[in-house]
Amino acid sequence: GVPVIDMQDFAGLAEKLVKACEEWGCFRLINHRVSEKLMSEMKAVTRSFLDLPADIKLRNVSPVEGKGYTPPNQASPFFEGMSVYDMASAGAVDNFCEQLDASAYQRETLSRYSQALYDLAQDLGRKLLEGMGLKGDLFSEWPCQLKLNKYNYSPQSVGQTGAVMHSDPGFLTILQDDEIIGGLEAVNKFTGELVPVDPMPGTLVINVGDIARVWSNGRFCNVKHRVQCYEANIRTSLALFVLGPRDTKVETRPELVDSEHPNLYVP
Ligand code: AKG
Repeated sequence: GVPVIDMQDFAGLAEKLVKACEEWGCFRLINHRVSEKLMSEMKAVTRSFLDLPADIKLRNVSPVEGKGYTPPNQASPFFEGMSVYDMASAGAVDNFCEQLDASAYQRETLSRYSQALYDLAQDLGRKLLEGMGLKGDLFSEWPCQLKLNKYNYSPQSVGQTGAVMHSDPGFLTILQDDEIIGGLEAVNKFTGELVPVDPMPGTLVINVGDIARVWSNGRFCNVKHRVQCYEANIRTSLALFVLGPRDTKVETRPELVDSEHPNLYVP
C-alpha cells in the first residue's frame, strides 16, 4: 500500500516526506496533530451541510468559477461537493456560513477545522522545503480551497466510479477520507497498478498535484487517483487543496535545476 508517515517520528521526517512525494505522490499521515474529535465533528458538520435541500446548497457560490456547489452531473452521478474557496482569507468561512444560514456550532467547527488544516499545510510546506535542502515558507499566502464531498451510493452504484481518474491540479491536497467507507485508489507509478488506499481512522491522506511536479522539476509524482464505489453507503470526505501561488504562475525552483537536471518545464 501507500507509505504511512508518522509526523511525531522527527528523525529524518523531512526526507521521508520528500521520498514519499517522489515515489508515490500519495501517503498517509499519522500523528499529524489535528485532533480526532475535531475531525469527526467536522465530518458530521459536512454531512449536515450536504444534507441541506438543493436550493440552499446552490447558494454556495464562489467568485471563482467552479469553486462553489457542484451538484451531481452526468459524468459523476453520485458525487456532489461544496467549497470554501480561499478558505484562510478574511471572511471566507463567514461568507460560506452566511450563504447557508449555518448555526454558530457549524461555523465554529468549520472555522477551527480550517485553521487546523491550514496550519498543517504550512508545516508540511516547510518540511518539504527542508527535505529538498531549501529554507523558508513554501505555501505562505497561497490560496487554499476546502471541499466537502459526498458520494450518494445506492446498491446499483457498487463497482461504479464515484470520482473519475485524475491528478489534482494544485500543489498538494490534504484529504480526510471517510474513516469507514473505502474506495480511494492511487496509481503506483512504477507498475501502473491501482492500489486501494484503505481507511485508517484519525489519519489524513496527502496527494501531490500537478503544480508540485513542475515546482520540483519533475521529482515529485502528481499521483493519479480515483474513487470507486465498494459498498452501498454514503461516503463523505474533505479535501484541502493547496492550490498555488496567488498572483504568479508556479516556476520550477531554480535550486533544483542544474546541468544534470535540466529544466523540464521551460515556461
Ligand atoms: C479529490 O477531491 O481530488 C478526490 O479525489 C476525492 C478523494 C476522496 O473523496 O477520497
